[in-house]
Formats: sequence, C-alpha cells, structure tokens
Amino acid sequence: MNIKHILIPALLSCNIPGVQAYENPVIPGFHPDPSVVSVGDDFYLVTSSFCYFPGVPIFKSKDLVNWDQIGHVLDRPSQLNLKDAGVWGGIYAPTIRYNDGRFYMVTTNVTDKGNFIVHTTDPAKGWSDPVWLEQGGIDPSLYFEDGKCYLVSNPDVGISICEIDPITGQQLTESRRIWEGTGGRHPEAPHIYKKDGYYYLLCAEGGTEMGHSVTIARSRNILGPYTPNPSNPILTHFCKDAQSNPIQGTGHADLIQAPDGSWWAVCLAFRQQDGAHHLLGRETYLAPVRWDENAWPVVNGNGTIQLSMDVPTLPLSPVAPAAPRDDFDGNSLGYDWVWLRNPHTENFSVADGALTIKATPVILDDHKDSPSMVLRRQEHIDFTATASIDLQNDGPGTEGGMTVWANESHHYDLFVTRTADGSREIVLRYRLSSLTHIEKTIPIPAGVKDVELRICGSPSSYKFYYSTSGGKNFDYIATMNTRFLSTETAGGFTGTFLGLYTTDPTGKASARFDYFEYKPE
Ligand code: 6LW
Repeated sequence: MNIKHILIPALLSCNIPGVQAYENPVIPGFHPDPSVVSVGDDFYLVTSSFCYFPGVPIFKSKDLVNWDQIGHVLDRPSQLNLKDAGVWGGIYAPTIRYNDGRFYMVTTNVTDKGNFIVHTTDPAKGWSDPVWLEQGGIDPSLYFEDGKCYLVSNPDVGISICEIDPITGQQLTESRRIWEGTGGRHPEAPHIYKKDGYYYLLCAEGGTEMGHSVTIARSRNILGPYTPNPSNPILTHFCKDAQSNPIQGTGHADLIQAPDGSWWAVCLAFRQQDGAHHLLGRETYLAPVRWDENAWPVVNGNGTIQLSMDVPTLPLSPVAPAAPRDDFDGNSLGYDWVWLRNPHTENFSVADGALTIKATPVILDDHKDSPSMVLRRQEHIDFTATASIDLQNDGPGTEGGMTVWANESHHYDLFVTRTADGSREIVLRYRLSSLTHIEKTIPIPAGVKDVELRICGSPSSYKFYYSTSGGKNFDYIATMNTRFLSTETAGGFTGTFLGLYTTDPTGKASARFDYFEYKPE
C-alpha cells in the first residue's frame, strides 16, 4: 500500500520524516515522458498528453513521491490545436525548466506546427501562448547558462543543439549535431545538466517499447564533442536483471537534485498485465541516483527499478488521496477529466449535483471531431467504476453511458439506448478494429429512470454490470478480455480511459450523470 493511503488526514500538508520505502509508479496511469524542475523546496512535473485536452498536466510535490495535480499547462485552444489528432498525434514529450523567475515548458505538437515554448511566472495563473521554434525533431529541452538559452531536440535521428531566445522563440545560432546516442533506435529525450565542470547529455534510446533505455554522454564544452559513459545504459529493463520485472519499457528520464543534495530520476515505464500486454499507458516512475563528484550517475544501483522501492525518501509531504466518488456537487469538472481533441465545451455542464452532457451526432468511432465524452484515466489494473445515468429527450439511436476507451477503433461501450419501439434497453457493445459486436441487450423495465452502469477491471478482463434498483443490486452482463485494448493491440502513445458519453443522431438528447465513482481495488 502506498504510504499516502495510510497517513491520517491530520498529517496532510505537514512535513514528516522520510521513510525507507515508496511505491512506484509515483503517478499511475497514462502519464508519460515526465520532466521535473525544482524551485525552492517545491518540485514541478509535467507529462505528455497527445490527443487529449487540456494538455500537459502539471503536478507539484515537496518529496518527489506524492504529487498533486495543480492544472494543465495548455488549457485553451490558442495554445493547443488538436485538429485531427489521434493517439499517435498531438502533444509529445514536454520539458519544464525555471530560469530567472520564469517557468518554461517546451514541447512538440506533431499535428500542428512542431516545437514551441510557453512560459509563466506563476503556474497557478496560466501560461503564455506558444512561440514556435525552427529546430525540428521531437522532445525539445532547454538549458540556461550565463544569460543564454540552449535548445536540444532530435531532428534527423540524432541530438542537435542551438541557441534561442526563449521568449520570442527566435533561433540565434545554427543547429549543430552533438550526439547520435550509442546506436539504439530513436535517440530522443535529450536533457543537458552541468556538474563538476562537465555538461552531461542524457538521452533515451531503443524506442518506447521493451528495448527502451537511458544513456548519457559528457563534455567540457556544451557544443561537444560528447564522450559516452562506458557503462551505458544507466537505466533499462531490457536486461536479465529485469526480465521478470512487472515494470518494463523504462526510459525517457529527467534528473533532478533535491535541496538535501540527493539526486533522483523520473522516467516513464509501463506495467504488464495478462502476459505481455499493457493498458494503462506509460506511467511516471521515480528512482534514486548516486552521482559522485566527476563520476557518471548511477540509477538505483543496477539501472533497474521496482514497484516497491527499498530506499530512503525525502521528508514526506503527503497529498490528500482523490475521493473515489464524484457527486458533481461543484460547478466544474476536476483536473482528472479530459476530452478527446478540442472539445465543444458548451455541451458539458456541472450543476445541481449532476454532470449533464448534451449529445451530438458525433459517435465514438469518429476520428476527426470531438464526441460528447469526458474521460478519466484508468490508473489501476484492478478497479471498479460506476456511474448513474438518465437520458433526456432521447429518441431512437440515442446512446448514453460509460466506455472503456483506448482509441476510436478500440473501446467497450456499456450504454442506455432507446429502441425504435420507444422502449429503453442497456447495451454492451465491443468495437475492436474492423469488428463491431453487440454482446448483449437488456430491456429496462418501464418506469425506471436512472440506470447504474458498472465496469470492473482486473489483469485479464473487464466485467460489466448494471442496476435498475438504484444501485442496491447489480446484475452481471458479460466479461471481455483486457488484451484487445492494450497498447500492443490497439496502438497509440496513450493508455486506457473510462469515458462518460452520449450521442444522438438528432443532437436533441442529453445524458445526466448523477455520480461517477472510481475505486481502485
Ligand atoms: C516521446 C519520446 C518517447 O516524445 O515517445 O518514450 C515519444 N519516449 O521521447 C512519445 O511519448
């Protein structure tokens, strides 16, 4: 059990001594490509977000273990155009840095104009509009020194550097190739750090699958030549020490020094379930780093990480665990809810203790538009999600319900619909690539208004249930495999979500969700 779940509420927001243990991943569910910066005794961390809006979730922590989401960096359409973006598109890896009182976030929108920077003096107050950068490639990162700002990224399968003006985005020097990596595919995720008079260039190689690894090179001159660490890679699970590890695909790291002088790495990795399948996307992990003077950094002793880490933490500063049940009592959705592509926000309202979603004719299989759907990440392999739904102004073909969503062509939908004869029924439907299959239809007794829909996740299956008794009893509907929604099968740089959605051919209907509950098991 994670330490944050066993602390009594009175301890929240107090600093307590560190302990000899923490649990990975430190940010579970689809949170890939982490980048971290420290400002005073706070750490800030960002992750990539691909086709989801708002983009680039930002988290704050005092101990690197307990993270509190404080918003999104890209929270308005002028910063984030996701037109036609799918699960391989949109926002790739971000880097967050701080210089001279200002935060910078640099990333790539692969379905827009490429690399760009936004900045702010206060993440709570929002970020600037983008300035676009000339140097191409993905995974841009910034390094500040002596009034200069250097940009590194990976155009043309190698790491290049140039000087830029980080406020205007203007490129000030020619791009120059500084490292090719050690020969692994996709050299990417470059970050520069200075220590003991060396510039260290950290990279990822091997691609974001099983062969993923982190390598490092150093030079006395920022422009090179860079000498690779003879002990590369410094982190990988593509080795015999990690062949049975439930964590695979470790890579794409960023290094950070804590106020007490200790060094740490955040990285991405995935957890396998049901054999060699992963569904939750790439998650954020934390590892201690030993970095002696003039020496190469060593990640957690042997360059592998575990779910239960047996290492001392920083003094702990727990954050409140998320409440499992959302009764929609406020007037907006929490940061855990996102949309696919740029949403039609006027179709969503939180009022009178309910989330009401106005339907449009856009169906879940649509690859262009944004359906009337809000999504939250599946963060645990074992979970139970329940929602209460009531359709309004519905006619034949209206749907409203809950979906386990990997992408437009891979999702399991449990919904209420109205048939041609005017009656209502519950439907369980699978969309798997070119196959669409209705598994079951269950008539809803006349007079029943609210229907509860329930999905239970486990390593190898999703189980589907419904209740027409106000949640007193749930009836089993069917079981379906998890593996068909895995990244290995469904594809994409993203993981599975649970969505609340509605669609209606006439666009007149709406779906009222009284509550949504997500309980890790
Ligand atoms: C990201 C790259 C990577 O930009 O995959 O695993 C790409 N690492 O560094 C998409 O996340």
